Amino acid sequence: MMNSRTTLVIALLATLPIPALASPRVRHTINEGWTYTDGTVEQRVNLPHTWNAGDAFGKTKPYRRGIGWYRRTLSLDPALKGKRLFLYFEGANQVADVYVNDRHAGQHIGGYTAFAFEITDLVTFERDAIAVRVDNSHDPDIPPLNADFTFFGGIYRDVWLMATDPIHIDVLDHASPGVFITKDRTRGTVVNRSGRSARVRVVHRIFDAAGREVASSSSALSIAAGASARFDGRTPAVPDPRLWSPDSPYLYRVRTEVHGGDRLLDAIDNPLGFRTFTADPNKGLTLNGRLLPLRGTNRHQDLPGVGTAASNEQHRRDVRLVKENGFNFLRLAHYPQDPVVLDEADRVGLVIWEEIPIVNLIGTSPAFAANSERMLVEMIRQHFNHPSVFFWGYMNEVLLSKPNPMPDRYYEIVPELVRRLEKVARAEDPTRLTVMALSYHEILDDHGIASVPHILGLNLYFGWYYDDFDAFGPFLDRIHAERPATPIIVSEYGADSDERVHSTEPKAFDYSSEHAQNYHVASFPQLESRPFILGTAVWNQFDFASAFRQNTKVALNQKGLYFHDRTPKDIAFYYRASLTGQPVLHIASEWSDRAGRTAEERVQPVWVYSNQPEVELFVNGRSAGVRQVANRTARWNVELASGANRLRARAGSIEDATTIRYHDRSDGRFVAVNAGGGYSYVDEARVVWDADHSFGGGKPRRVYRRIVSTGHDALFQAMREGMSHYQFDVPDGIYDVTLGFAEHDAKPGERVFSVRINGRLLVRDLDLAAELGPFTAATRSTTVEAANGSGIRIDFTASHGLPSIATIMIRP
Ligand code: GCB
Repeated sequence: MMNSRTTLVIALLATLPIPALASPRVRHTINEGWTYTDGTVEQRVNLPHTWNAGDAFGKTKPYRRGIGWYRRTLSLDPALKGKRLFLYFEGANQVADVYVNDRHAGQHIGGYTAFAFEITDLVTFERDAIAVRVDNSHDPDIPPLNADFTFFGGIYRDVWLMATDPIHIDVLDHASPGVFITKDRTRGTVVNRSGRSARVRVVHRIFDAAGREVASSSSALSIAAGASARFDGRTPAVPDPRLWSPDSPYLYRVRTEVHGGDRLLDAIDNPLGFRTFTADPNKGLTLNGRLLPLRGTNRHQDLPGVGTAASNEQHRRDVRLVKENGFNFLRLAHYPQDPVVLDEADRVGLVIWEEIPIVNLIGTSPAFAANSERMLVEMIRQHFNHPSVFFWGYMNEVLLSKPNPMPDRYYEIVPELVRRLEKVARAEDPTRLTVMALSYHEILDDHGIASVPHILGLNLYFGWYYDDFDAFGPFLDRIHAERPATPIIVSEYGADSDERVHSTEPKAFDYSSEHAQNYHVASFPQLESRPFILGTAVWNQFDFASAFRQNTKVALNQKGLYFHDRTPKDIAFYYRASLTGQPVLHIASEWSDRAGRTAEERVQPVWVYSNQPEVELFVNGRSAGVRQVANRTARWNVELASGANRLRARAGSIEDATTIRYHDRSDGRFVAVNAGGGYSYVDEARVVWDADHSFGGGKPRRVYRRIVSTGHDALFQAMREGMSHYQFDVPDGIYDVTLGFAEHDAKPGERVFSVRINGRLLVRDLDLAAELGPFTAATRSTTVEAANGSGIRIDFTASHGLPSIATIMIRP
């Protein structure tokens, strides 16, 4: 029963316009003025910070996984005396020990969820010393054990100081808001550290997006001294609520207040969105009574320059880029992300799948299971109130790797952990659906785990890691037939690409932009045409850091629709054309430089993405013809003039334009060869390195290893091996010739060869393995004369093993 006085206060409050956050609770960031040391030098830093922003992309040694110390002093406002004080960390990777004035405030395990420690009894109010020891070493008890992303160390999200009244909404419940709201129930905990028993009133007030109060409730709570008390009641009924959906992400705000007599003791705000959804194995997702196929993408949290220590603005921009590309769904793979990511998803309207970082395999220790379970509870409680979250995930491809040594009963312990986490997720949050992602081979031999969660996520790479594009849809049909009761999300599909690599005969693992485009253009229609698929998510929205990867860019997974720096790749426009309501017209422009010698080579492909019915392309002002757009794509072969070609596409009143340069090599005086590559490579000086033709035999070879001493890994990862010679029919004259080499696999002494150009020795007994070691680029230049019409001939003779070459450049 409310007493009349409280009723009056509440009635008064209800008529006042509500300021954004009129709370007695003090909460501000303390990101500035820290020092950081790795044990050698100390530097001043602001948070967020990671010590791996640079070395995660190094080529010669692994990024540092170890201990870092962060320190700062806190000059607490004397007005906070008598309040309860907390430090709140949004995230530190991966074990954090917090000390105040050399006393341990607490330890947190796990790099992707928030944590809070109370420091009231540790502070003196006289320049209190905060020290945080962060450790990102491998730990067999902490997920992730290994994964295709970099485990940047540091306090890489915001840190907050919080001060509350002794009577306050719980802060220490897994660093959650302490209030858990669904459209039906609102529950939470109030803590009483006042030293006396207390009777408080808990008030929930719901405001619409315009800030008008539309519902409220109030209840009394008695709390013994030093204890806490739970409240749990019906969420105040909002008459005729507006619904939340990706198209119309209408948000209410719930203010929870704790009143003691006429004093407001604490207040916090949480988002509230009204939506109902169900998942059907045949029809897909129904949101608010209407079918809604989820079309989405995945996101990792790192950016160039800063690593994972991204600003809130960078996080928010990422979410908006996903939305702007037409998606309505985002999987936060493979870990809980910054609070502003969830906040922005609520606002712009993206359905979220969030998951904890159990990836590739599990640890079998009790500590691993306990840490996993706690991470899951932290994620769910911390992000419970976000209407954007529909799915909680707890494992990704957990059968992919085998532990070494293989523990006894491993394939029993994995399903045990699956069932344990499933149970926890359902108990924590009966309003969401659970999900796990498995890959192609895992789903065929799943040890019974695929049917445990509500929804099955499939990570499938037909036409990349295996098989070809067309096998994608039929495989989904097969899994659907085998598991008719399981709703399926295609949680990953994608292909790597590099804007410098191009091909007219693209294939998997050449890293060409064209293969990635073909991949998506062929894959997406197979997903769209299968309504039983609840949702789809491209892997990945952005290229992202993955330290072990040695593709064409160092330590990056290059499957983004956008580059690491957040500029869109051409293929992003295919999805934009497919999914946005806006008119889209885009000429693929990554392949900005082409080269050729013959008239046939002047005829070059031009690809356009559009959602308009037909497009006309103009090359240097002349129409190259009108094409009907099919599957958001129109393609031409056009004849290019030497030098810059102006390309313009027109569809109705919309236009796009770009420039493609044609490097005419018909006079044979300039040669740039990507030996053994089978693809063309455009460097930053716009030199087009052409795929070679076999002149003197030999075999093309390619490795996927980072190449030291060059930024052009793709050029030196490919080589031709075992050829006798190259012959270039250049006109008579004087030429600079530069040859490039890199050893891939031979040991010192195993590959020793000499190179002669027009009979003159350029290199004698080159033994790159002995001289430079493996995977290191080397070039050798000289000047030669071509005379009597005999051009330039490069001869290779080996005394041990086979000769090899990576690049050849000839210029007058
Ligand atoms: C997967 C994994 C993801 C990888 C991706 C890839 O299936 O779930 O973590 O990054 O494949 O690119 O190989």
